[in-house]
Amino acid sequence: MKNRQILVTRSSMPDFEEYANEIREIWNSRWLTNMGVKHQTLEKDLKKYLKVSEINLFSNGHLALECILKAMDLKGEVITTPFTFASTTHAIVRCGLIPVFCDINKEDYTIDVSRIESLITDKTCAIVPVHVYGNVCDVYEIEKIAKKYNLKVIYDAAHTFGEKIDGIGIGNFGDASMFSFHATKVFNTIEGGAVAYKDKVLNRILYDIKNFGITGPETVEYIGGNAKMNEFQAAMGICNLRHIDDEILKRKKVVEKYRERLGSTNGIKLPPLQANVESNYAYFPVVFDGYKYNRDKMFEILKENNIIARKYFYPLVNDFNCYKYKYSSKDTPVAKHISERVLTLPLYSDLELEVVDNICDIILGR
Ligand code: T4K
Repeated sequence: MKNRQILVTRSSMPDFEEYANEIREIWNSRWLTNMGVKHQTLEKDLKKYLKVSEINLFSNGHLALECILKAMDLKGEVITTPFTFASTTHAIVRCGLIPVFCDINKEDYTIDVSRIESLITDKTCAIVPVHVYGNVCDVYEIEKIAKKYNLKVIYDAAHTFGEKIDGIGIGNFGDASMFSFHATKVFNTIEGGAVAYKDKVLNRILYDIKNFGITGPETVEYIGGNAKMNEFQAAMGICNLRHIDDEILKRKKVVEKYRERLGSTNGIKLPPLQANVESNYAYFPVVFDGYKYNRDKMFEILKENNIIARKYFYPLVNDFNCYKYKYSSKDTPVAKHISERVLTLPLYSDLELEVVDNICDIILGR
């Protein structure tokens, strides 16, 4: 096993024949992109699977987030967290908005809702909370605050494909939710993403914004860009969606194994179990806090054994070179604490349980 490298994740793919069959029509029609048949089919299939009323597909999750922020015509400050992938903050800034960092809570690492109100000013226009690792935010409290101050809520739901809160599809909360369909995600379209929302007015705007703002054969209404999902991506999505429930079930087994082996070890904190949430088992972040090895040492020990875990999410966004002139991780102490101690362990549907056992043996020093 030492000879085989185990990476933090591994893309889920259909059988080659299944994909080849799916793309045959594309070969015949020569319609490769610009919202073709596969794009339309995937949109319809996803609406049903995610139990949302409206959805728009994009070339990736990052541009999906940028497009929905643009479509809402927001101006001013946006409250968000620094404990996330670079994309969340970059999307806000690239849309001309000002991120205001709120700390996370130490239970599930999502936005600390008790701190949001103190960050609201007369310039605040929206909250962009992150359902980080698939742990869901306190959507009910966020909704209350947003209503009280008339703020938009756009969830970064990149990690929460297919999850449900109290039986409701996660894409139904807030004004919009962005999903990532990157190769490393529970559900992938190679690269890809989507925005789910309720307001039908956004349908046309999002559709146009991702296609250069073109609204008709001779009219261009918005300063849009190019964020279209192509037909090969959509075909991969159609195939992967057929197997998604099975994929999630296999991930669940891997997670159960990790929990069984690492669950009762002092100094090792496992991800929370959220009782009202139907999980997709996207990531398995472990916090080493007071364990015999610190996070960095654990990372090295695993690496020596050819296990490549990842420090998602370290460094914090407010410590990035491009942001630290203006922000400081000292203002988000919980995020800083977790970010310095967390390690995301390998997790994917066909990770053998014997390998999980082996990883746990290494962590436990056996
Ligand atoms: N918001 C949040 C909270 C996000 O986490 C992300 C993306 C976004 C927004 C933006 O969504 P997208 O625009 O990406 O749709 C990876 C992913 O590229 C990124 O999508 C993801 N978050 C982030 C958490 O992880 P890296 O730089 O760590 O990827 P990389 O290339 O090191 O890959 C990690 C592992 O995945 C590899 O060791 C092996 C495996 N892998 C990778 C690729 C590229 C595969 O099995 N197949 C592959 O094709 O960012």
